[in-house]
Amino acid sequence: MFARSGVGVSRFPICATVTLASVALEMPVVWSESCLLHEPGGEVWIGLPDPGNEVPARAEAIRAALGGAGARLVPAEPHEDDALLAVHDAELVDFLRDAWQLWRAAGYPDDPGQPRVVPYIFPHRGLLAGLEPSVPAAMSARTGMFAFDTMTPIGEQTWEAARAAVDVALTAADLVLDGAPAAYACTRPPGHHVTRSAYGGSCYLNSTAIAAQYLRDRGMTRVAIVDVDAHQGNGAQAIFAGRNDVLTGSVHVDPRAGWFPHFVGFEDESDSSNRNLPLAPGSGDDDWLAGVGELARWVEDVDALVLALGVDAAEADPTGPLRVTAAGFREGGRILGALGLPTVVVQEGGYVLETVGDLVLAALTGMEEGRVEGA
Ligand code: SP5
Ligand code: ZN
Repeated sequence: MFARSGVGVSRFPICATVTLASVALEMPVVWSESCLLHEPGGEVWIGLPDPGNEVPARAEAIRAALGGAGARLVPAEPHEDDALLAVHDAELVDFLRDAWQLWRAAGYPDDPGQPRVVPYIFPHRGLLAGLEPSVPAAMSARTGMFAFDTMTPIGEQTWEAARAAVDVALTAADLVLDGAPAAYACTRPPGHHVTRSAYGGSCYLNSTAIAAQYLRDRGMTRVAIVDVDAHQGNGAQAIFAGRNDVLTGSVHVDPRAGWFPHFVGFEDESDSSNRNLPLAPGSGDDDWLAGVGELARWVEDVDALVLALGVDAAEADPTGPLRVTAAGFREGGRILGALGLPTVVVQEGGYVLETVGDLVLAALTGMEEGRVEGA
């Protein structure tokens, strides 16, 4: 079912060796229209409205590029909430599900005229000074119990989109559990910054972490998450901390140089279940690929891989200062594909609408090349 039909068949023996890039992408691409429903409507950065760049057109651009490469689109199947609750606190899940209705019921869309759920006060350690915070009566304050930034607004259909992204990731995991060598989840909004109890960084539910735990619960004994998004995968690091059945590795721009997630993501957090490989701003293909290679060697013995595929390490991306090229993403894909592990690829960041689809295609094409070469 997942064979690359026609390639290597004796009728056209020469075509098979000419170029893999001209061959249809083999891995299924899981898709849900509902992922388009989340409209952040901009974000709040240092108190100012910012247009933001985590927009629905990202997913459409990726779908167009992969469809143009002949990929097979698979609609997402609904999955039970158990999978979310294996990774996130019920309080966070309940909050995200109900937040917009509660916000509307509190009247904020009319007075003062804010149609999206945005926090303004946070239960900071220093504010509490050792006291247990009580649950605030005001919804705008309660939001600060769950959101760790002001850049991740919740609109009317945010929950539906974030929940659909989980279904996309879990459908891709099902395909891999059923024997596909790899499957790509075209998720949006992204998820890799979400911890057990808090959301932020344009992320609401951690689809990547949920997929990894789902693979564990269905017989994969050891799973690794390799996160190549430009920003550190703090969510999975926190969720799976101290667990040697789910390794978490991330190569990303050094938070110490002033980049999100700022407070975490440093090399010295590495231990037997986590590896952080921060890169200096301006790092390009060579440094980034060295990091990808190091993570690949670290995880080579696991039973399955979840690749958190952000392509915002690209040179032109406005959200980070790394300078990875399309050829770099393709080579990174090759390195990871050569591991020959059952692999669920989950989309994270990547914000240049003109190139995001081609960068994802480059990474996935590289994975298929690497799998063939590594076999
Ligand atoms: C999933 C993902 O890639 N999340 C990235 C979150 C990083 N967002 C940081 C935004 C920093 C503020 N942007 C300033 C815009 C100035 N116009
Ligand atoms: Zn990112």
